[in-house]
Amino acid sequence: MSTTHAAPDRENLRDLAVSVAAEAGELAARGQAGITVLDTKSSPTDVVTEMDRATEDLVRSRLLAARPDDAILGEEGGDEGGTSGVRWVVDPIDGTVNYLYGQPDWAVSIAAEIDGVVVAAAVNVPGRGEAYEAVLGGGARLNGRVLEAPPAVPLEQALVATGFGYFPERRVHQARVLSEVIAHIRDIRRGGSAAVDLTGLAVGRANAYYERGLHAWDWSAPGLVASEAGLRVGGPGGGPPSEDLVIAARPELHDALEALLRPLGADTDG
Ligand code: LIP
Repeated sequence: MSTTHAAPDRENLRDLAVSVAAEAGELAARGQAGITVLDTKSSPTDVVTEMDRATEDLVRSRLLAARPDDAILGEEGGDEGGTSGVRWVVDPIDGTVNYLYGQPDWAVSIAAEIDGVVVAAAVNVPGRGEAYEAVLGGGARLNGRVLEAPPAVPLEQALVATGFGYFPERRVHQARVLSEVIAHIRDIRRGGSAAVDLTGLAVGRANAYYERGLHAWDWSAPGLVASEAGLRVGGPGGGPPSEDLVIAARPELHDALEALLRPLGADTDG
């Protein structure tokens, strides 16, 4: 924590994130009809729209107007340093391909870190009318209602959400891993947004989620919602979530899924 800034109140950071995510979600929702590709990033299918950039610009301007000394890491605008010890981690539109195709499952994700620990989060899913929020140690809510994830189920009964990367070579390996996983679980769902997938675990839309190739802006805010709803959100070998792999489930199912994924090389590109 900065020596010149008092430790900010986690609830105040949550409230700011909720308010900005709601405004940004309204902006993005208004701009979805007829949206087109503005540019591509890591691959020809890793698209960005003008609303990705406009939404992040709005989020940055609102956060810095309220807290000018904070740092911000955003998917589109990169890393902007600060002096307060608070860093915002922002995905302006998570599920950009869904957004581009006029589908409802995309989200605005805003997380607040203090000294590298996520302490407050907001995930706004306009297409579903869902506003998620969480405070570290303070629980998670959906539209103001306290969230508690359903109990674990055995691996063979688990509905598992997952996703695929933007590089064909990675997707081929991910499909090979999935071809093994699918024999041991109920079924899979591929929704196209890590934020919608992770928050969906907290409301029982799936029992577990795993994916390789995400970034901090994909998992930080929805990961806190999921963990505050009673789920474990981790990475390879029991470590923290990482670009190598994110796994989320109730602890006993998390362990069973991690044990299945590890020998399959789910945290590698084959
Ligand atoms: C998306 C993730 C999703 C993944 C997609 C994409 P984006 O993020 O939320 O889980 O499967 O390939 O990475 O690019 O829409 O912000």
